[in-house]
Amino acid sequence: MSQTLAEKFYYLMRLGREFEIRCKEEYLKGNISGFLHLAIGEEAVHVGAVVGFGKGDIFCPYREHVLALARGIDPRLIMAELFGKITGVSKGKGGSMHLYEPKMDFYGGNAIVAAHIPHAVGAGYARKLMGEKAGVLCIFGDGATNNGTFFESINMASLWEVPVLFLCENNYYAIGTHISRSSALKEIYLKVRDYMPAVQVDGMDVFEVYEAVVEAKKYIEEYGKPYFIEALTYRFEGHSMADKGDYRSPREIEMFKRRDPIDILVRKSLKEGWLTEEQIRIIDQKVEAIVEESVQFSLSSPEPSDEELYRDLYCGVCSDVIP
Ligand SMILES: Cc1ncc(C[n+]2csc(CCOP(=O)(O)OP(=O)(O)O)c2C)c(N)n1
Ligand SMILES: [Mg+2]
Repeated sequence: MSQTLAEKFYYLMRLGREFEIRCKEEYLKGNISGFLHLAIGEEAVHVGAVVGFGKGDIFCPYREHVLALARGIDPRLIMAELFGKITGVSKGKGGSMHLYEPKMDFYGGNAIVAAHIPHAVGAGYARKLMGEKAGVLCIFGDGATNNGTFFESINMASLWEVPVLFLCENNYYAIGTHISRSSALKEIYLKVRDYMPAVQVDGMDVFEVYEAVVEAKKYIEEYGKPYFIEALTYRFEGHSMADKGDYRSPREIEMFKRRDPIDILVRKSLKEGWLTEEQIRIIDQKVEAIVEESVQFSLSSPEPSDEELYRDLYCGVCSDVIP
């Protein structure tokens, strides 16, 4: 079991890392435009959460490439979306912050901080009314937990017993603002402890995130009620490509880089015999080829036509009245 999991985690985390390193390069070449938020350093949270949660809806913020990859969305369609091409998962009209694939229950990124949290509660309530057990995984940052909609959603999910796993990825910053300057409570899970079970985990250890999420999912399915996890993590890059992140000291960044989630996974897996150097080499090669293919696919894909730009802007009824 641990061997299979370690292999899966390594593949997805390495894929996420290489995919985003390439995104950065393509952005600098001008092939990707608009906002680009990288999750380099946070892969253990994204992969552990999606794999651990399994079946169910996913709602997330704008830093969602690795979440989409972990859900199993084709890397070519994600890269093409970032390139603004019609073959992209949102037909090239959403870009990095709006990956959306309802066929895979991936309700995607949202550019507005905390706006997707009430959406997740609505989806969870709908699942409950339909008698489904799977529930909803809702991911958001530490900064989002200072937003009014967060508190309203927590209250309603608890009161109406909505099956949502609220997962806060606490990377200690909301753009350039450190958590100590924005949040009265530094331990975010304490904000909701009186409403639902709430725990804090090491978000740099994919096994720890995974186990906590599996536990949470069991609770959600058994009781049909919400659960909260705070995962402590760190982004190694700036908030977005527009941010150098120089409000953080090199010493602080170095300290967290020494706990790189991929290194932690590799060290543990080699020690326990869950992975071999040879397996790692093969996965690295495979990942490189997948990422390269996703870029070539995106480069050779067409842009959306002028006509296409006016589709999907409003719901069906409204589009009928738009010329
Ligand atoms: C409602 C709203 N307010 C402000 C912004 C600008 N903004 C974009 S990201 C961000 C920080 C969010 O921090 P956090 O929730 O910790 O997420 P992280 O980027 O660290 O993952 C802010 C303030 C926004 N997009 N939406
Ligand atoms: Mg943050």
